[in-house]
Amino acid sequence: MEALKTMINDMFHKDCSSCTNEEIYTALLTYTKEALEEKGYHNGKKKIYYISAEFLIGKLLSNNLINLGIYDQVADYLKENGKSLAEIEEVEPEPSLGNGGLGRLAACFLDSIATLGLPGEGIGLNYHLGLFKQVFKDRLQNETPNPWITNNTWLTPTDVTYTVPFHGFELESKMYDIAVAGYQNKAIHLHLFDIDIADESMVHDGIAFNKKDVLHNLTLFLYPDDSDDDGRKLRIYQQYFMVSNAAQLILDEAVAKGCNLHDLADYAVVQINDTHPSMIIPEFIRLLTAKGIDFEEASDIVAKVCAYTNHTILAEALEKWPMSYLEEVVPHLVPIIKQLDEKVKRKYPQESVAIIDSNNLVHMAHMDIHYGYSINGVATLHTEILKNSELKQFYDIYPEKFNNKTNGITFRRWLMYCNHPLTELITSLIGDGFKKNAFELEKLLAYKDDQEVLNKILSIKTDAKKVCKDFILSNTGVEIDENSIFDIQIKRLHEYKRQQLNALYIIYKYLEIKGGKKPEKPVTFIFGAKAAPAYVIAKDIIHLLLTLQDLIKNDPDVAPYMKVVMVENYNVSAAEKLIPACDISEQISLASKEASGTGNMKFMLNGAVTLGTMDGANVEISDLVGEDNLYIFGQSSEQVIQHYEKADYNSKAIYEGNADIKKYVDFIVSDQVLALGHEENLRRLHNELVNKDWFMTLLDLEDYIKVKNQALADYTDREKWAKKMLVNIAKAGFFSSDRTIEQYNEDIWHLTK
Ligand code: 26Y
Repeated sequence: MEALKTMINDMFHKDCSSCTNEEIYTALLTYTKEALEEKGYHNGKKKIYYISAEFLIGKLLSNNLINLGIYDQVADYLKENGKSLAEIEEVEPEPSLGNGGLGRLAACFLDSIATLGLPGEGIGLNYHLGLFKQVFKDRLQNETPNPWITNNTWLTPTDVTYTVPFHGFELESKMYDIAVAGYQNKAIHLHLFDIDIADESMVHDGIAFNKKDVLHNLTLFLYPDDSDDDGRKLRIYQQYFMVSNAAQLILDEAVAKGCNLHDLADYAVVQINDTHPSMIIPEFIRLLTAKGIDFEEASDIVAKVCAYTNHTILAEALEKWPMSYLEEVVPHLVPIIKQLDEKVKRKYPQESVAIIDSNNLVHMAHMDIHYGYSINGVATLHTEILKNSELKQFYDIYPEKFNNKTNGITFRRWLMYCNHPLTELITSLIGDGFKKNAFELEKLLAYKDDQEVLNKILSIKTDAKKVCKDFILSNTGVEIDENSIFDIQIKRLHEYKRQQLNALYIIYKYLEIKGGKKPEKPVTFIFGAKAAPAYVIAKDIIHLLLTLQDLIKNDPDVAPYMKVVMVENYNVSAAEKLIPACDISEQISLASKEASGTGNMKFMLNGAVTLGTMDGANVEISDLVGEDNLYIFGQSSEQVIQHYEKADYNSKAIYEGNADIKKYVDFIVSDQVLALGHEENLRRLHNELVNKDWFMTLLDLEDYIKVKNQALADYTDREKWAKKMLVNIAKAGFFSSDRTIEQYNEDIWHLTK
């Protein structure tokens, strides 16, 4: 640590022990950045370019220290000087470059690409104010800007700049880099494109701004409000800016390595994440044809370079842009898209696979499938649903393009960093081979009946709950009981994820306790979720949860037995505190709707037991741990798909036909709840559940209550529960993103290490 000591001295002319946390953070940032540069970057003839609108990377300091192999040394050195690395971490702002699963997956993938030694880069945008910051006011979600770029930043400006043409004007870009360290390996780059003239001062009243002023607003926000035409066009401006920069960079890098453009596929593979980067296909063709390659060949070249990942089957996420928008924003792509569409129509005249449909909507996913060479889903069930229903018409044409890549998570952040005590216990039992080969976690099964090990697992959980309790107190002001059962649902707020189903269980439980039935063990129901600013019902669900939180807290009959707490501004840093502390992991989406989920994997790795539907990667978790080690409820994906096909789901009939269900749903608009909450929000939500319930909450409610009660009852047999925890940890190895990335490379990318 001599070098760090010298650096601190040179920068601040004093000892570590007399520096502020801010000063030490600044020194550590510089120190770590230099260490990363010294290690160098993976390179090779062919590279993977992982293009994504989101990279939810989380704070970087500790993760970098772990991957550089100096975390313990630095932590010890600071401790010797009376400082705490955990407190210094608090100085670092969390980059606000993502929203949910897709963005966090991209971050885990960069970690694994670097760790496995694959030449690769992430490409995205440098949103100054990121996704909004969530603030609760009057039990409602408010949105404010989330500025995260300070003077001390991991972003390194580069000299790379491109000209990006739009209708009537051009924008000069500037590329910023963030180094992503591999675990005990070299680093790779995350390239974030920006404009110099972005103007944060135009934002007012929360997150409102002039959407027409693209010259100055382009890189302010991730997912700016798209509830009007200007908002939707701004999304196209952003997407095109991202992919035009990406395409120019990729071609430049390839040419510098000797590519003659005809052989681009020997130099580059582009992974398109959902449809946000899909315009890279026509953009590549535009650039290649400008360099003299004819259109036919250009489209063949691109089809050997681009691969598409589908992360969701919700209709609203499969982007379809009106041709008129593209004409207005990127007219130079329009003739290319039309030609691509004509080529398709000559061979496959059916409307269902057209790029441009009869309403003049451009189906971005369709373009990816026709002009990419690989289409993958993100969990076995999800890929099967793509092949057999959502994208069946494409699977019939191109069966060889479809493949599955079940998602994964990086164990560096989601075990080694966020749960030191558990990492140490595992290492003491099975050595540290699991850090490089996660499948070795299975060796833990040998300790399934070892009382001492089981007790240690339980006590690590209790300690994590104490840490989490402090976090929740500082985040929400609510004091929770570390001896209660922690039941946690943290994810974006969406009706398909069914936070409202959890809320109805809470109402059931509240009424039961009011009726005199006290639970054996108190329960704390913890939520964290942001709702899209224009998603009215999602915000109503947040309102219900916050209202229930206060109703229960203020009711002395009930408060000793249950608590509800909703964490404000849920983000990666909050997840790192919550996940190690979780007993019951809520993964309760309507079967067929959650493509994979990745929180479910993080929870099991940290010894939580899943309560979930047979959806997404839950199905694979269930196969791995066996039915004794998780709790499954609800209708199957086949049953749900049938209901949609027959359009026979009728929530009103369930509501009217089941007095208990009616009682729980009506409680939302009871006098007690209305006394605290807002009538408009609560009535709208009540009406939605009774008359629409598009995601079939009421259909699964009875089974959910039954199975959740079973889980809570089983929890009291501590030894049995500890065994379930151990099996979950031991079987989590499959969900390492190292495994996922190996599979991407084997089947899609074909890179040499
Ligand atoms: C543009 C807009 C409509 C849009 C914005 C964000 C569309 C999609 C998204 C994000 C999607 C997303 O995060 N999907 C999640 O991807 C994870 C990683 O594959 C999955 O685990 C998770 O199930 C899926 O919801």
